[in-house]
Amino acid sequence: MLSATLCLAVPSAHAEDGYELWLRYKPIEASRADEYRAHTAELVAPALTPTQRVTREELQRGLQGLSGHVPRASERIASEGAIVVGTPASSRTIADFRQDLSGLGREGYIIRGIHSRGHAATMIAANEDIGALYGAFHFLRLLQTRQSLRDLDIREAPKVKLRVLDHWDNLDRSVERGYAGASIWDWHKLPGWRDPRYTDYARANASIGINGTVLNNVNSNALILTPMYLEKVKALADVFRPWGIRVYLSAHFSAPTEIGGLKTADPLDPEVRKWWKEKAAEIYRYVPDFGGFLVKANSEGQPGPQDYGRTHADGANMLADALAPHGGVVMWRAFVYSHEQPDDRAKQAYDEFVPLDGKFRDNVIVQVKNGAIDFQPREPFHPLFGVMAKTPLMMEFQITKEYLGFATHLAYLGPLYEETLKSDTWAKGRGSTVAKVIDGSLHAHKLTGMAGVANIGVDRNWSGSHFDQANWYVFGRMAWNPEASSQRIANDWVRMTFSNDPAVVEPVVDMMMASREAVVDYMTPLGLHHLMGRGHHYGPGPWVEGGPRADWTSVYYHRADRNGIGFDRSVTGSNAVAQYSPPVAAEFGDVKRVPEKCLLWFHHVPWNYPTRSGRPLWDELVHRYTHGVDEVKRMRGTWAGLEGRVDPERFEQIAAFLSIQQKEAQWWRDASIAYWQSINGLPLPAGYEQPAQSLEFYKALEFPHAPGNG
Ligand code: BDP
Repeated sequence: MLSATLCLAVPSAHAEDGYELWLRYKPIEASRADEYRAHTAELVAPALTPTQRVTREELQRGLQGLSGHVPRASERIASEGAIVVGTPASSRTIADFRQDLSGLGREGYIIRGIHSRGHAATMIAANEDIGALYGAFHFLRLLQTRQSLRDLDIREAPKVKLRVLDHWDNLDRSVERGYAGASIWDWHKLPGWRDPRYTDYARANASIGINGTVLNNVNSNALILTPMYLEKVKALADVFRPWGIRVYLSAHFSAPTEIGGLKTADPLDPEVRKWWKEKAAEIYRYVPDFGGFLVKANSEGQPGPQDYGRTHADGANMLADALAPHGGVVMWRAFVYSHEQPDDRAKQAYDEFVPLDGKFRDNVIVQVKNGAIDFQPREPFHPLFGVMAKTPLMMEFQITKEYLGFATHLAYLGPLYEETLKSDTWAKGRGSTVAKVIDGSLHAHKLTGMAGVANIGVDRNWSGSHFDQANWYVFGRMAWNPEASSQRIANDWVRMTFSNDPAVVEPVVDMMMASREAVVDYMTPLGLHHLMGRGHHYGPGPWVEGGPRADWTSVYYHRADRNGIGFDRSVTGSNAVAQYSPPVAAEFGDVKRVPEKCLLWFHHVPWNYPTRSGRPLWDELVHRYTHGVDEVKRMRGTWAGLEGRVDPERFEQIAAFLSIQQKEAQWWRDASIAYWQSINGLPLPAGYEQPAQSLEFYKALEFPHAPGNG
């Protein structure tokens, strides 16, 4: 009892600045501490390899923090309540369970209550060290979320192979679409100085199963492939390796001309092919387990194979051939839309990629954004999912909230990810979900992946806000299991990050689960999209028109006039719906059947179109905008009620951010309504407030230094 009291009395060593993320390991209540201690009396965990060492250290750190005692380290089980960690190669006890580990692959694990040498113990067993590390993090999560440790029988293996963060970080440490400060990669001081933060980054990722990181922006700089930078890349790879994290680089397609002295980057040119082969071999001399390249080609001004009259497959295959001898992969992005193409931008990736199905090498995976436009608050699933049966497709989600309020708006993205992954493509009949495309089961692909555009920077709390940490967290968990429930994950995250007190967990999970829908409502209700301020994407800009290209304007997407609003993508319009399987096309293409949340994505309808609530469209829009703002008010109220249950540092910052969010939600509502009224000339429905300012006021606002805009 004495030690329990003591451990509760240990003061927090430093302010609650969020640095520890969900790995806080704060002391548990005395009532549970004894139970947990009884199950963690002894630690039998070899530490002969770097991964084994970090596994043991993590368990020691976690158990000491949580239950206030460091378990005895022993070579073999000697008393009740041991934790036995390892692989058949590292542990005799675990070798007896070799059979049970079959089918778990390199990264899977078992956590099971066993009896060994006459004692009850808990086994964390895997085929390889990395699986045991993942198992250790899972075990700690059980304590962090106050689960029982009795009769454990957990069997886990990732459903997706490449679980990758994409950093849009530039070599000058600016971060494209980054809202959490400068890049955490201190290129100038690398390789000499390895910031301890790199280790904490790797720990955090490993704790949620992320096993890869693309260090540099997709709008890339060829310099990253020069020896000076490869030394720095090597230093990072060395730090990450024990945590099971491989390094990848974004490759600039024209690198052979920029840093190689060649006259062309034509993927069929023998000199170019030779250059990439040698470059790949050189990279592997620095980083023997280098993961491969991510490529943005012929998109938004980036060079690519089409500059030489070649296809995306020609370009991807050339790089794939260079990487293949070393085991690397190419993640080739499908985010393409052309300058010349007058067709609906939503159709262009499909049009370019479907004809190439079956033409990519085995070590190429095509990376597709969740929707066909660009990480909007809501998009229907991308039509490429399901149709490229012969090509592995990986998901690209955005974790950083470029279009969902940057760092200050609370928008938990779990429900967005889940909505996309659960969408049914009908590619092989009912149940052909996007999740099944991504985990490879629908078309029997072994190479599978999910990428998240990172929201990480040097801010003390990593992500720019405390709640944005949850988006990093849920991305990792859903990459591990694309069929996981975002609500359950939110529950774990809240317990690990804030508190296990039900009076905190329930309201905070509720806030999180409703938050993204609130953003959809106050920014882009009913299927509206791409209406943000030009360039920086901060705040409303439904009036944005003109400029270099139509599909970078808002008017292109909303098509509002006196008579109606919405992008007709049905058969009477761009017919983008035809890119979906027939049952999906029939649903999306029929204004009566389309899910209302996507109404204006697929249809142009009159302002008085009767919506399902019974309200005419205009009234429904005003209602939704207002409801979005009301939801933010409600979140503020909920949060205010938690004062005293959350530490003051984090409580205050979150409260302040929610008040910023409320102001900005109101701004979105008011500016949008004022703009639509200037087009449709309609009065507001009864009982709704007029916009606070004139349309001219909103249009005149400028934000030349909004973050993340390159
Ligand atoms: C858009 C971003 C832009 C990125 C581009 C991409 O606005 O900064 O470069 O996507 O994904 O969302 O390549």
